[in-house]
Amino acid sequence: MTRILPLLALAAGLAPPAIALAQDAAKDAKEAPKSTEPQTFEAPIRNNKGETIGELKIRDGANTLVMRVTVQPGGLTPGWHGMHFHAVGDCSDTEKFANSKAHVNHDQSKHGLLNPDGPDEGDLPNIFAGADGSANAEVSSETSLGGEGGLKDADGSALILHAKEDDHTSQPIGGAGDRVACAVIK
Ligand SMILES: [Cu+2]
Repeated sequence: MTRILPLLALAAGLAPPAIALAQDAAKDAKEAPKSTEPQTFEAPIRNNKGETIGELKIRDGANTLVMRVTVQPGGLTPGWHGMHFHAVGDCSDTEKFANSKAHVNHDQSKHGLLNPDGPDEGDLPNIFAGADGSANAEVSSETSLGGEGGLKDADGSALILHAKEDDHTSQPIGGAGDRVACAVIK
């Protein structure tokens, strides 16, 4: 100990008591947010007729948001569907869901999880609906629920499911086509 401690002190340029303090501070900074319970949010997912076809459940932790999307049988056409966070929490125009505007995107990034100039903040993996039209998915995103520019900002945001799959590269929405389902996040 008599040898090791002075060596550590030298390496850090600090006396032993100061090292202990610095370690405590680093520990606090690292662990404090993790003791906070994740922020949660739930909302129904509605189709172009305004019918509820499923549910969106979000848990937002200190560093990552985890979202579960559940669609009941008959809710979607079988196959892959693009899924994004759109900028405005408005699903009232059920025919097209155009009120939800474009993707959440505060820094003019290009669309696409596979785009070298992307992704934008609204980009998410595709969701797969089975032969019966039901789907279950859990995905993560670095876009947060709260805070400035978060999903629950002044005008909220919307989870949109598209008619076709997102190729994760082409502009503006990866060829995902029409908006077939929407959930308000506010
Ligand atoms: Cu979209």
